[in-house]
Amino acid sequence: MPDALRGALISCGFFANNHLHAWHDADGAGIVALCDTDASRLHAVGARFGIERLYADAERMFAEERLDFVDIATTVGSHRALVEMAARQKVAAICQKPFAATLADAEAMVACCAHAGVTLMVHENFRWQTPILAVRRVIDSGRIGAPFWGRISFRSAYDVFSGQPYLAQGARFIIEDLGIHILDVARFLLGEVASVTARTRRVNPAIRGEDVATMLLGHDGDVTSVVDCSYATRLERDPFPETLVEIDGTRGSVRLSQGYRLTVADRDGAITSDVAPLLLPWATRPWHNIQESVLSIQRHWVACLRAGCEPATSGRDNLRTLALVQASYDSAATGQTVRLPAPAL
Ligand code: NAD
Ligand code: 89V
Repeated sequence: MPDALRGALISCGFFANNHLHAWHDADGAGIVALCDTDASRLHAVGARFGIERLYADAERMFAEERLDFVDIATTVGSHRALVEMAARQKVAAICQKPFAATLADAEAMVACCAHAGVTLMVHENFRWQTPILAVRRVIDSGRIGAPFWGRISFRSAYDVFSGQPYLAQGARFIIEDLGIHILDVARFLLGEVASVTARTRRVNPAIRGEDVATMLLGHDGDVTSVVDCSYATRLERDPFPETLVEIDGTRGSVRLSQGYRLTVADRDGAITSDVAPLLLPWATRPWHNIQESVLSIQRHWVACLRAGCEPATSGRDNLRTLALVQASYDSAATGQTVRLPAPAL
């Protein structure tokens, strides 16, 4: 396409392959340059995807390339410097989750991009999963009435550490890495959160951070939800990476159960449908649910850049999810309920 948006991807790591496959499938944008400080990864990924403009240094890449956007898929430690570098160059930026190591860093990144007038999106892809979107459509249809209670659950014993060894090393693990998605889904389905009470523990002795977390959320409008996450739960059939959802409303209920089954029940009965994600040609089970959502969020980015509108998971929006992550750790550390400030208008 002659007027395709010109993008660069920073990272040739574990998850970057999914971004690259999805950019290949997303009409209206393409990756023209790659950057990674690890030369062997940079050259291997460049060769695999046929991308010849390769950089070990992001500053040099910005200086030499004419870019419409940059997709930052590195781990959290480099996010602030790279997002602020993009803003200085007036290049729109996507940043992988976790957006920032601290809320203060995230606020500075949002302010910097706003000041530079560049669009900023956090790659918060779980709410873009086909089954999660199906739950949201049920709620929006009004069929179950007004939601008053929910449970968003992710429990597994899948070995995430073999692909992402850094996850075993941080003082924080499951809320920061996985809970961040599930808390964002809770916001997406049930609205903003005013209070959180959390408990955490570590079951796996081979890792440093917590691998089990339970959060009781008080949403605006007197809605209550439980967000529970575990990487220490052995089940007959491991559901990884499915997020399971239960929502009760004033007229009915919706359940997203294992195997991507969606059941909507009300006084007239219940209907179950299959809301499985597509298995894209480059995807591999069981990751295909996440992989499809990468394509969906990247398509959303292209549509937003073309229309000049704010992405659903903008940096500004993600401040609320990050605040919820921080509040969950604070609550778990103190044993107290933590109240979150009302969202800024
Ligand atoms: P990784 O360590 O495998 O890859 C990161 C790469 O970034 C490495 O190759 C490293 O050399 C490179 N890098 C680091 N700093 C750099 C810099 N300043 N300039 C250029 N290159 C730099 O990590 P990963 O497992 O691919 O995870 C990356 C991010 O993606 C993490 O934040 C992780 O939480 C997130 N992630 C998201 C999902 C999702 O579904 N949204 C899934 C997996 C991982
Ligand atoms: O989304 C992530 O960052 C991943 C996974 C889904 C495996 O937790 O680490």
